[in-house]
Amino acid sequence: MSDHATLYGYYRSTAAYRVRIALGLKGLSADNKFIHLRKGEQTGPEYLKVNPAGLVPYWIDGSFHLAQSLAIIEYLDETHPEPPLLPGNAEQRAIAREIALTVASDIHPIGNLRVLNRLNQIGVDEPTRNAWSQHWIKLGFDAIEARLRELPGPFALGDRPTLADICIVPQVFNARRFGLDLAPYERIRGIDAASAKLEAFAAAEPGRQADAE
Ligand SMILES: N[C@@H](CCC(=O)N[C@@H](CS)C(=O)NCC(=O)O)C(=O)O
Repeated sequence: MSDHATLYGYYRSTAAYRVRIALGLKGLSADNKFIHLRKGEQTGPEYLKVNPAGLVPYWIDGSFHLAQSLAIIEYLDETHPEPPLLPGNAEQRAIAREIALTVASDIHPIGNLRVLNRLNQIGVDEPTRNAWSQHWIKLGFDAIEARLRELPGPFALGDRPTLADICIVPQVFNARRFGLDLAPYERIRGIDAASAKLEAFAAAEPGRQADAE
């Protein structure tokens, strides 16, 4: 990674939030470029030249360019191994990925802005859209909470944050935005509280980004 890597993001994008946390844990920084998702800049011709998928985050480092937050995070982890974002043994690494993918593949895509915009276009009102988001987050959180209760805290897999926590914390932010009751999720709330004490997580919070509104 050069000194001039660029991260395209948006303060409230939970996928970009994951990458910001990973950069912070690694002690790395990148130039931030902000794509205003609410204004639709992600589908404007200028940004589509950068990322034809019209989504953030996007990573550019010289001629190397990469979409998908988990791919970016694993790339950062491989190129900057300390501190590792995946835990010590194969079983633990697989569980960390299981949790990360439950967030990134099962929860997040169904509540993405373009999905909510599409629901709006076909006449679904805001309370129903919020209930939709809550429903899918709840299903994913139920599964994650059950898994976490088998594992030592305070983080997902013990005493240091991993890829699992990097995915859980932004999803908690999103769950709160959509008014999901987090009372049943003691382990998830514990991870959120433990993470908030770490500067890498605190500095990545949406409210602390330069494009926050
Ligand atoms: N699987 C992708 C998801 C990227 C994604 O959907 N990002 C959202 C923000 S969290 C986005 O750009 N949404 C724009 C839209 O839905 O129009 C990743 O993990 O990077």
